[in-house]
Amino acid sequence: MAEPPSNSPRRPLPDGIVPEEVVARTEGRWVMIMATMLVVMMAVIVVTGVAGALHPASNVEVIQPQTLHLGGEFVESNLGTAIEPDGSATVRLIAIQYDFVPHCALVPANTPVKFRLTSADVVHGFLLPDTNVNTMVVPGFVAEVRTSFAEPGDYVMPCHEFCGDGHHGMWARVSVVAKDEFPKLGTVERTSCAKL
Ligand SMILES: [Cu+2]
Repeated sequence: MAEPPSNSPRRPLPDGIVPEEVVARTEGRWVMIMATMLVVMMAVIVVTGVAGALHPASNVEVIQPQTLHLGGEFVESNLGTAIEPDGSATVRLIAIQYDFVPHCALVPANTPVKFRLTSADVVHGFLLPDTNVNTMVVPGFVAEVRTSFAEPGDYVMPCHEFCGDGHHGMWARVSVVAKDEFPKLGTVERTSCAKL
């Protein structure tokens, strides 16, 4: 019996070679799987963005990280919690390898609280669990997050942006005290939680 010519499309494939139609079918399935994954991920982004009312930052404030200690809003004497004329609280913190300054901030409960943070060196993160406070702290920019705390309590958080060898030891504490107790506390207690 004569052998088929060597250029015949029906010639038997050598061992280990997958037929073209099987390759095409498999690739088609993988394209569908990838397309489905992309659609699902885009849907997750849109749904969580809309349902959680997530917005990009609405303002950009720049600052010189090299001169924070020389003057301006983030000079050392201005750090910690300040009560504004309207009764709200503003907490100013500097993130620096590997700590937050001040390390602990006291804030009153049931009061609008505005956190303002900046970094003196590299990118850090600031997050208070179970609240809406979650921001990156980027050198050269001021990060601002507004929240309020219904109950007194302690919030401990590690820096959540990897910032170097000592990142794992970098954390801050925010201590929420009853609204009527806060005015009784002195400046040192407010900025260090020293007597709690
Ligand atoms: Cu860090």
